[in-house]
Amino acid sequence: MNQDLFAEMRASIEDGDAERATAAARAALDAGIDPLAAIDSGFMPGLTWVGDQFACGEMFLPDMMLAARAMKAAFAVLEPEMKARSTERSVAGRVVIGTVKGDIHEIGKNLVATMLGAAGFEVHDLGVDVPPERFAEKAAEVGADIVGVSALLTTTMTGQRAVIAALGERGLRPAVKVIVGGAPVTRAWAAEIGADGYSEDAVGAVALAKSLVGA
Ligand code: B12
Repeated sequence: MNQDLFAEMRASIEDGDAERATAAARAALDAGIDPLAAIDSGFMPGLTWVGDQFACGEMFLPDMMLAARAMKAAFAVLEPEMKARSTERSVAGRVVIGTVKGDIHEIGKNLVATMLGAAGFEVHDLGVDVPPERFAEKAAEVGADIVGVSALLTTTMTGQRAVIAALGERGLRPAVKVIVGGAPVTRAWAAEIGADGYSEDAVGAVALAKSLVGA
């Protein structure tokens, strides 16, 4: 039964059908499926497949855009439930998060932001295509403990290094911790640019952030 639902979630993204994705997300919640499990085992495999099809020239940019739209529609249904399930109420720390300059991928960054918020962090989301100075400015303004930097393109990953440099120029390092992520990002890259942590997914990002603030 749940396997059928997961297959439907995946198919709705592969078809780039936002209405179908919305319906599948609602059906998942009705069936008592954990929203994060719906994302990880249902919708994400669809998005990964579309990305792979794009990479080998079987699908094109409009297909990827439709898939992303469908994913965002599903997320809009699942996000309130993810927040509602949160049991943490005290502020574990302040996080400024965004996607680097030149990069407009936001789905993974949004997921990380939601999970951090649900875990009790005060999250300031700067959105996408964010210049390094903007990260530093916001971190200073809100007294951030952590800055989270997302990058989905091999060509924009260097933007993560630029954010660390901008924080340094404002005298915010090493007090403000930097965590990085995104599909092409690796632990080795994080170490190379002097980031304080890396996670390959949103659940790991929460554990990482908690460990960095000693929560
Ligand atoms: C959807 C998508 C798009 C959408 C984005 C829509 C949106 N609103 O976000 C659109 C259609 C706009 C798009 C555009 C492009 N895309 Co695109 N896109 C994708 C796709 C299919 C899925 C990305 C996604 O949302 N994944 C789902 C989320 C949940 O996963 P995630 O982002 O990896 O995030 C998780 C982790 O990485 C981590 N994480 C993420 N951020 C952070 C931050 C922190 C701090 C931490 C700790 C963790 C963390 O946790 C997240 C949750 O688990 C990928 C394929 C793929 N397999 O990744 C290609 C992909 C990233 N795109 C690609 C390309 C080439 C492009 C374009 C250049 C295409 C073009 N010719 O124009 C443009 C670039 C536009 C730009 N300037 O940014 C390539 C990148 C290749 C490379 N290595 O550089 C990919 C890999 C496709 C491919 N296989 O070729 N894309």
